[in-house]
Amino acid sequence: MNQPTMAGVAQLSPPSFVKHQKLIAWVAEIAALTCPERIVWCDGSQEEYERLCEQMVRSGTMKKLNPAKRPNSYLAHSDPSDVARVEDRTFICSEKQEDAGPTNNWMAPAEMRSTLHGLFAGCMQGRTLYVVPFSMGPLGSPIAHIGVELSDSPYVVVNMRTMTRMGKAVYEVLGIDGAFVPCVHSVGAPLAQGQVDVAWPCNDTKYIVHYPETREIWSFGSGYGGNALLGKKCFALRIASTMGRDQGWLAEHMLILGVESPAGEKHYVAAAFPSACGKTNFAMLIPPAGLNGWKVTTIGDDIAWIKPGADGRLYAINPEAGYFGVAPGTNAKTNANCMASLEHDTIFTNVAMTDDGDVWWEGMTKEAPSHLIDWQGKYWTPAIAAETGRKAAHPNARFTVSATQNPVLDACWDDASGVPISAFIFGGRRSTTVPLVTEARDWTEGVYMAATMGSETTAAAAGQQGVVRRDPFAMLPFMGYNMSDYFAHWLSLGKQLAATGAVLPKIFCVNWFRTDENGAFIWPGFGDNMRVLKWMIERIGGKAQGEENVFGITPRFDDIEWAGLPLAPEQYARITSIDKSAWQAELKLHDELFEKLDYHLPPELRQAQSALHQRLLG
Ligand code: TSX
Ligand code: MN
Repeated sequence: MNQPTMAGVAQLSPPSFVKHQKLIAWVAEIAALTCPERIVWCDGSQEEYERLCEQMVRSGTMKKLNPAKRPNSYLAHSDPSDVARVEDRTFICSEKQEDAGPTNNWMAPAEMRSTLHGLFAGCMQGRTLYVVPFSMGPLGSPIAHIGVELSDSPYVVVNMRTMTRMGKAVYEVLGIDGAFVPCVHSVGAPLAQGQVDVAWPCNDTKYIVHYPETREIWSFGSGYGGNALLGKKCFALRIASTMGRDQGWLAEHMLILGVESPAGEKHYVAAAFPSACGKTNFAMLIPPAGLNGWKVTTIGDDIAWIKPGADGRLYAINPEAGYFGVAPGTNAKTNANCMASLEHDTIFTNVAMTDDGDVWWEGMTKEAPSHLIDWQGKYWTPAIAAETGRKAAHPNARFTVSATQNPVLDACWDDASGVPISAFIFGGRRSTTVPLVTEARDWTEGVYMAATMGSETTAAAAGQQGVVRRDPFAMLPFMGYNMSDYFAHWLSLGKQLAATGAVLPKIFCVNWFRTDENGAFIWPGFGDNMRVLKWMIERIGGKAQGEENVFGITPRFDDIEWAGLPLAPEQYARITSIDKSAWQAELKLHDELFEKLDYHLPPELRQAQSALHQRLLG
């Protein structure tokens, strides 16, 4: 059965650089279950990447973009039904339901295993099983962990190569018996003898399944993003959060950025925002004229793994190696560094294609091109859009690009030791109530702010617009265990660090999205958020002042640097004011959350709430 082991040739036996018997046995076991036509052990080389991309161009999965416009770049159009994460099909299968908690879908592991066994049996017939070894985090870093994804999707392979440290070097780290998280993925579309494949195979039945106790991931039926690139949300957040609970560290839905002052003082901050708040934009922020000499650099734009160091400080890595970001809304004004990153060697998914073989999406330019091929492969014009409301790009269209293409990539982004975190920022999209920036007076108040954070729904999300959805720590869709236990984990980690005598990171709450009576944004946001970052850095350094209020500490008008921005003190007051009656109503909404999470909810959070309530009355 074994075929020659020339590079790129299908093979059933592992290449000589794979010496991990348990891995080899597991691959054989999954192959016996799923019945692929062949097995390919990926080496992560550029040659392999290009070969798979060319193969997908031939099969119709991707189009090659015009090399004169967008060198080495591709456009994939997914099936119209397979365009986003499927939260209602995502399961945490812990032995006890209470360990998944009230915010997760749960099924008993034995029951789920039998369901999945049925679905995966023979599901790779006629396809190739790719063995994709990857490191989440710098290779060999003590903060990093390894996974191996078995997938029948070449689209997954090329995206995983960009999004993780993928390939041969991972086997060296794994050695003969290293630990890895096994990840099994299938698009769930077996091919009968002679059956012609479709451009984007997938299955209407979808399961995104996590077994936190055995640290396994199984994904069926989708080829898209967070459903299929299992290193990202499935491993780096859901499984890693449970590893962090058990091992004393944090896996967070956070960007990490470096801020350097004109004096050369450098701090790293990690920030959590729900979707549609501009996380990637914040991670690549360009300081405004007026704050000359301040620099922002990127460690990561989506996920942070954070472990306590021997000195009692928290050290963070970006477990990812690329950005899988939302394209619509990205332009030279909102994120020039991102646009520069996307100039070449990028995979686009579900954006539109221009007549000259380049890409376009809503918000890329002020005016749309006069005609396009839209994300569903249909002819599109601005007139058709005006008439039918059809978008050229899907609102969740994505780019996949290597972090190394980011012009402001931090020099330490690949450091095995990680970077020390000086502050955590938690933000949401709120048109009222929550001030521009508030500093928590202590760790517990900060955890309270993070636990109760919320965001108003935008038009893109399902359901009503403008309703506040609680999204604790921006982790609601990504929590691998009981949310209340997670709050307790944060509180206990704070206590543990404080006991070493170390200075804890400061915790801030921000809101860029307060509006006036006409619904217009008051705060300019984007680069001007640097003014808020500067105040935070100076608070960390003990140089800036603020004013205590019921919620925490807020900068007064004169505590912010205004050079280059004519914002009137009255406008500033409107985005920093605390409306006591609005906060009374807000606390009632916090109650709703706490009732839902009552089981195991740390008493410290109820205490923080009643202290806040007392201050409102006082
Ligand atoms: O990303 C955003 N950030 C963070 C940037 C570092 N966005 C985009 C959110 C959707 C993904 C923002 N939108 C931000 C922001 O700070 N603020 C706003 C609201 C806003 C929008 C437009 C303007 C001002 C504020 N001004 C003009 O359009 C001219
Ligand atoms: Mn995210």
